[in-house]
Amino acid sequence: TPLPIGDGALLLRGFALGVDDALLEAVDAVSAEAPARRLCTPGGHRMSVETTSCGRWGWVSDAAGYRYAECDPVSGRAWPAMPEPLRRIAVAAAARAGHAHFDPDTCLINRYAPGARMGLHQDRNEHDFSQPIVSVSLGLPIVFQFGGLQRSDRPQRVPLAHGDVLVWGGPTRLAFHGVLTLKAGIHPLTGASRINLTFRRAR
Ligand code: MD5
Ligand code: FE
Repeated sequence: TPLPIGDGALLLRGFALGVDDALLEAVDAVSAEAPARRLCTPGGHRMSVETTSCGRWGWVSDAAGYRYAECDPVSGRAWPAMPEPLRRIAVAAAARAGHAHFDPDTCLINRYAPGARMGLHQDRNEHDFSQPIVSVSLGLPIVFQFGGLQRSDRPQRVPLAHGDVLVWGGPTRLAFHGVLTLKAGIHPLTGASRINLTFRRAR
């Protein structure tokens, strides 16, 4: 049963459980063509998560800023196409949350090893904030921080487990969010890591 955790934010616990193997196989295929790497922030820090993308656009960060790019800066080639199992779970989760026509053109793949985290931020690189964002958690559990529209709003802590899917739409599309430091552990399907898939309409 979908759990509303904010205005326009819906948590679908276990929604991806039946397709977890297919999703992880697709992540491996994408990573073989476009290996996950630690990006540098415009401020000159290396992110603790390892990142790659698939679909028409890929999210990148370097000294010049955060943006979507049509080519992987490591290979100079287009990003791998979005595998169908990935697209299907994103479209199904969005539909379940009331977004009937979600057509993602990018999937950001974030790999967290123990010690990795993501500080509070907003997702603002997309052109149309009325489009939802779908986030799929695989592997080790983590604590998600779900804040408000101001950085100073105290975030709620939401534990996320393997197979959980979140859909962000409406006002919470621009909420500050992040994840706490990943704790060490071993998951039967992902080993010592958490993988997050974030589906967006970039353009
Ligand atoms: C993650 N990734 O768990 C998260 C999942 C990122 C990122 O934040 O930018 O790579 S996406 C969670 C999200 C997206 C858009 C809005 C909100 C949360 N929100 O309103 O809380 O690796
Ligand atoms: Fe984000």
